[in-house]
Amino acid sequence: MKRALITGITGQDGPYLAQLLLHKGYKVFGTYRRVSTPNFWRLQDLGIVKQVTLIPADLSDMSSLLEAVTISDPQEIYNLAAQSFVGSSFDQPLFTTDIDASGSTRFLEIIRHLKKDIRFYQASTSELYGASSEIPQHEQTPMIPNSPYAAAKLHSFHMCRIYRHSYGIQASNGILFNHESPLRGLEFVTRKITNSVAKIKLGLQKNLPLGNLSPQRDWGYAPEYVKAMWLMMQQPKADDYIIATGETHAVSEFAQEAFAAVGLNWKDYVLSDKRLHRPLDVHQLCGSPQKAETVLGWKPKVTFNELVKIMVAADLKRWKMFLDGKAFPWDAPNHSHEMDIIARNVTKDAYREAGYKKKGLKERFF
Ligand code: NAP
Ligand code: G4F
Repeated sequence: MKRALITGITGQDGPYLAQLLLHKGYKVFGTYRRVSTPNFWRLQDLGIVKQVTLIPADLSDMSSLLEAVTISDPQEIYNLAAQSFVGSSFDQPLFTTDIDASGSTRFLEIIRHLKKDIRFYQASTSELYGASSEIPQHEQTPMIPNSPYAAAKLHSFHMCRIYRHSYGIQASNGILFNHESPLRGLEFVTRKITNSVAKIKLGLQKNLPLGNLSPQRDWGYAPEYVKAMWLMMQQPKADDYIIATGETHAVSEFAQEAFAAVGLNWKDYVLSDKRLHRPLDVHQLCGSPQKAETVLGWKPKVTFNELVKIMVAADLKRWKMFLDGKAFPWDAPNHSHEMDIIARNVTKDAYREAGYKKKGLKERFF
């Protein structure tokens, strides 16, 4: 029986990948962080929490990673764990660097010393292309990161390449463009929109404050993207692949489609909130999945419109269950994100009252 170790199994992609590997007959191990409130709702939502073996580990803690690899003794490691929110990387650049850059190097070192034939998947990202003006982006497009998150991920991207060429380690980079699902975190714009659309439709929310509406993203469906991760790991030689749809849409289009899915006009509800703008954003991402199609035989099927509808329908179902008084194993009701604007205002005022004068530091949100 093949054994796989998935870091970040409590996030969006981890449970979908675990589900796929379980179907393929793998013994699946996943790392989780000790947090004050357990965070297994996604694994529960897919009904697989009892089928995976959970190991406590943190990417900042080398000994816990060594322990996780020793316990799981995997043929394949999927390194999905990350501080994955671009906005937060501006607020926590050093933490982001430690996890997203050094974290993967810790694994590469473990593999180098312990067992060179472990295959390693690194969750690279379209954010690497950042300020690049080439459309569509392909594997040879220059990488110009536009955030601390992307810079840290670029480090990991290169470390995989370097360990591949220096030590023959089978490390592959999946350069995944944005992929979404009902399991997406509420802080990301797509799920923020679909969750709010559902609440607005049911009379539980009045409006939706958003930041920059013009950035364009190449949005795909997460369950399809995890299949590409697995396909990369089955190749005889490690390599780097873009996984994308080849289509790009503005944030405003996503909002328009999501409100339209419940018969509402987005312009009646979306508010512009400058505090939600980033210090530096990525204007347009659109990937060419050509190489993945040719080499891996991978092709996306779910369209942009279908993706929006899947997400809106899932959030509507959840909030209807909530109104019916049913228990729910998901994140919707009290996620801190819902309090973001309020909390941030309070913080801002509190800092002012405390005589905190230095502008630009605590007043920059997002
Ligand atoms: P996600 O939902 O944010 O999940 C991130 C996972 O990493 C969570 O399980 C989280 O644990 C874990 N984690 C965070 N910090 C950690 C630490 N210090 N030690 C151990 N685990 C830690 O992200 P995702 O959407 O599933 O994405 C998976 C990976 O693909 C990430 O590396 C992301 O950067 C990358 N990526 C994502 C996309 C996308 O569109 N989704 C596109 C390209 C690349 P907690 O649950 O405890 O927070
Ligand atoms: O949904 P986002 O936060 O995703 P972003 O920054 O594209 O990052 C995601 O995809 C990357 C792959 O390209 C991953 F590597 C990364 O881990 C993550 O999964 O923001 C998308 C766009 C941005 O331009 C942002 O400025 O939406 C814009 N936006 C406008 N209003 C907003 C909002 N983003 C968020 N999160 N919240 C808003 O209110």
